Amino acid sequence: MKEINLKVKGMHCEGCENRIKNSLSAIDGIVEVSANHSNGSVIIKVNKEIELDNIKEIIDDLGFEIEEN
Ligand SMILES: [Cu+2]
Repeated sequence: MKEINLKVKGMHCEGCENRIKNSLSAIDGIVEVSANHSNGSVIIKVNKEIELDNIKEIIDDLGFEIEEN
C-alpha cells in the first residue's frame, strides 16, 4: 500500500476534514484518508496508482488548496 502525504491549506475544523475525507474516500483505489485541520496534513492510502491531478482537482473543487513542496 502506498501513502500520499499532502499539505492542504484552508481546513478550519472537523467539518472541513470530513469533506475532504468523504470526497477522497469515494475514489476507487483510495482505501484510507486522514486529515488534520490543525497542521493541514492529509494522508491518503492507496492500493493502486492514482493520478495526483485527480486528487488535486477534488481538493480544489472543495475550496481547499494544496501547498506545493
Ligand atoms: Cu471547517
